[in-house]
Amino acid sequence: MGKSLSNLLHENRRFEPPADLAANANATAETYAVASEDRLAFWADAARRLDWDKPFTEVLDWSTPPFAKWFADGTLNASYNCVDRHVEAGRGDKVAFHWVGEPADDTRTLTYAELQDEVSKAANAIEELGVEAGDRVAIYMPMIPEAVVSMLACARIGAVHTVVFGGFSADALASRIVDCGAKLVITADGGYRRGAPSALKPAVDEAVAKVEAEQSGLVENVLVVRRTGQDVAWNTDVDVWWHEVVDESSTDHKPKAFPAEHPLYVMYTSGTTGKPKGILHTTGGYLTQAAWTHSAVFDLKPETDVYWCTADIGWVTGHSYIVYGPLANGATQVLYEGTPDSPHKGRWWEIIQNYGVTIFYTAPTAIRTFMKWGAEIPAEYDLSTLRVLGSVGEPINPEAYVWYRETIGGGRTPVVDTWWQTETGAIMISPLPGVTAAKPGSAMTPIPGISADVVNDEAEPVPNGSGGYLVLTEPWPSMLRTLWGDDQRFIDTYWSRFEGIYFAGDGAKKDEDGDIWLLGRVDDVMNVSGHRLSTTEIESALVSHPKVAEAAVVGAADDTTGQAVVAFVILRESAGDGGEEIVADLRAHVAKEIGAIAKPKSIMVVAELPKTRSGKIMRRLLRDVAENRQVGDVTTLADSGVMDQIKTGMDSSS
Ligand code: 6R9
Repeated sequence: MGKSLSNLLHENRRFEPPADLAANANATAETYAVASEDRLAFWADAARRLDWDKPFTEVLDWSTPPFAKWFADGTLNASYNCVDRHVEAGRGDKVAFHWVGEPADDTRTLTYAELQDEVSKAANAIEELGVEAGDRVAIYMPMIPEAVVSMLACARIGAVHTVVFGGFSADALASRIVDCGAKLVITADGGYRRGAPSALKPAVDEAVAKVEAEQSGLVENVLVVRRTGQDVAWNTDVDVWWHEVVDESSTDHKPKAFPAEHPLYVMYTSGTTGKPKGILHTTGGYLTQAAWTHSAVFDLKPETDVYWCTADIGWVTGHSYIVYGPLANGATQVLYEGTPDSPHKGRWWEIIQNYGVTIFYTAPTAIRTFMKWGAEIPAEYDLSTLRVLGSVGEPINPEAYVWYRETIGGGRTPVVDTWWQTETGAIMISPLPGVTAAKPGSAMTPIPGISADVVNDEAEPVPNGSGGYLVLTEPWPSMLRTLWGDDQRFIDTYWSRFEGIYFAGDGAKKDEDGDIWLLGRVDDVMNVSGHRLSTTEIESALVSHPKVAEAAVVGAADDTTGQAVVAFVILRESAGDGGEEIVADLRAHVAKEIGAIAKPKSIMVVAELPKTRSGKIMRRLLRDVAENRQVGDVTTLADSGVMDQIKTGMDSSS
């Protein structure tokens, strides 16, 4: 971190907003002034962009912190706001999604009117399956329109969805189903991945069997979309085909209004201890901030823009910036099923060219991969329609930022580096494309209506030019309301480090101008390709392998993925020296326990792990080894010789 900090200190490039964008921008310098004048009135105005069945009279109830209520006496329906109201306003023929499947030529266009029909049918079908307001529904799907339709159908009937990333394992799916008590699972036979069908249903079958053993009768049905046509095992007591129940249902479905604080979804994310945290988002405040930020930060002009966010709907970015924000704003979007390199490495640029994408939102890890592949690939395509580029998921290094702006944005487009979290629900710190003279690598300042700061260990704001912890000092509309079923962990995790303010878990620095630079996590959470992974979770997975006695996992800086998972393991005596296959074995084991994204990039078999006298593993030292650095202070180690042994082992293995 020390090294990157000094690099950042020397970054003094600035990119002014393009004059034409600034002249017509949705958010202006005036917006900041209005919001700082009266923060709550500002958010109340933003909330009035939505259609309320019963208008709210109270904006924020912060009488029992950290449990916030926003717009609590108002009622609304999220699905109505994302779909029906656009149709009722005469925009039914407007395209909601240009869906692009992975097999080239497999495309589908959905207008808002068609989306309304699909969502209504799905809502009728899942009600028919016995799902009621407040019930939980797990969604485990590829990037197909039915995934979005399923989420909106749940919202429409007041059911709480929990989308589990399709790359997660059966075990991960099972633990999430149990934790939130989902009675319905919506999935597909499979999806396409790099040109071949990739099965999903077997993982669901395995997960449901596991759940059944733990809590019999919890999962009542599995609703299955036929996407690839591959063979699936079928349990007639539980499994139902989407095309048999949804396609047969009526397109009439009246959305019911729910209180603003009605739960909308639970999204699981890695925490510092093994068990994932179920982040709870509710309806009115969440939708308000998702919609407002999508309009302001991307300068969305719904009539003319074509917006594309490359996230998977299994992550919060897909929730807020594919489903809820853009649809509430009536945007026209691209939705893509596949990977950037299939069938060729220019696929994304080809899609931008074909659909005339104007606003593009992706992650630094993707940008760094494209840099590696070379500028000649995007150069083959016409990207001149692009006018705003966004980045999210991890710090974007200045080189990647400038490459993105120049090579993809033709040097014309502002790049908005948007900092936020699953917990914050929506963008919190970001430049505004029509206002900010952005610095490459900095998320700049809190957006209007948001209060953030960087503080030291005593919770005192640090002066400009210094670093510390990023905190949020006032409640915000899309904040998490609690952790599903665990109020105490909610308080402990976010509100206990500093009295009365939200601790984000990120290190940050204020530069001489007071602009904010994010420096990565300060806890034991890694960020691999923009995905949050917990060291503890991967360590638990490794230790669950019969040959492993102990494991320590660290995130090591990686040029492409931001951080890479590096594991150090001690084998059980009975495993002997483990042999050649052990590393492959363990990687496969982690993939099975958690998912392929958690697979360690490298695994070192060691005799000892560095520990303090109280038995705490000193991951800091292992990180030094993994990043090929001089090993830091070892004086608190119980056995100071351990690091020499590990380093010797590392040198002889590389
Ligand atoms: C939206 C999302 C949240 C963590 C967050 C931080 C990192 C996200 C960032 C960024 C620097 C940015 N992060 N955006 N770091 N600059 N623009 O990614 O949510 O998966 O919960 O991750 O990601 O460390 O705390 P989530």
